[in-house]
Amino acid sequence: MVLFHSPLSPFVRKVMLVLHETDQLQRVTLHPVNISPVSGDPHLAQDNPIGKIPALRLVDGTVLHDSRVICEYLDTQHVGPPLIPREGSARWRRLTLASQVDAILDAAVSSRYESFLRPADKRWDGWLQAQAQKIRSSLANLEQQHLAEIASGFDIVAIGVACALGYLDLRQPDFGWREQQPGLAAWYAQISQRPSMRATEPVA
Ligand SMILES: N[C@@H](CCC(=O)N[C@@H](CS)C(=O)NCC(=O)O)C(=O)O
Repeated sequence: MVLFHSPLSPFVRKVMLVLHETDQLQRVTLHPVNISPVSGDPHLAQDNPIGKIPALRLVDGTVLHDSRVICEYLDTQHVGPPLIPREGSARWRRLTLASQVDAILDAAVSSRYESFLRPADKRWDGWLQAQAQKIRSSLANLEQQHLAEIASGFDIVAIGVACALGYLDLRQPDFGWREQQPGLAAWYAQISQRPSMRATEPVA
């Protein structure tokens, strides 16, 4: 399989963590791409018309995107404990939390584009502040309502939270999430030592 990849994309990191944690890394060749919303990659665009990463080309040529679909597919391809519950209320609860975590990634990636890509005279501080507020309220909810669940195993939700916190450290090192969420900070310090986390750590 071929994974369209960038080491700095938190959505790609989710997929890489699933590959590591389910021992499927050897099944995938990485195809490096360097893209932004205003500069695409022609090879990627042939496989994913929306031009985003991650995208995964299977052996039969089928292309899967986005990261949620790819993670779910990979989770059906190994024999260990599933990272996403297969059925029942646990499945919908985990998928909803995973979606909340993806929304943190969306807000953080959008903020990066706004503050780095957009011409300085067109930047909108109010919009950036609104994205930051989405991230803050979502992290507060994870800390207050879901910390025990997140800490109970390195499943699809925990993987997403790890990617979100790692991406904040990379792109917004002054965001200050550790002061606001000491429980998540302690959990993150611990899981950052996992071999999968160390192997996928983004370095700007
Ligand atoms: N919902 C998508 C989001 C993927 C995404 O936004 N990827 C960014 C890189 S972190 C991207 O490809 N940006 C290029 C673009 O927006 O055109 C997923 O879960 O895979």
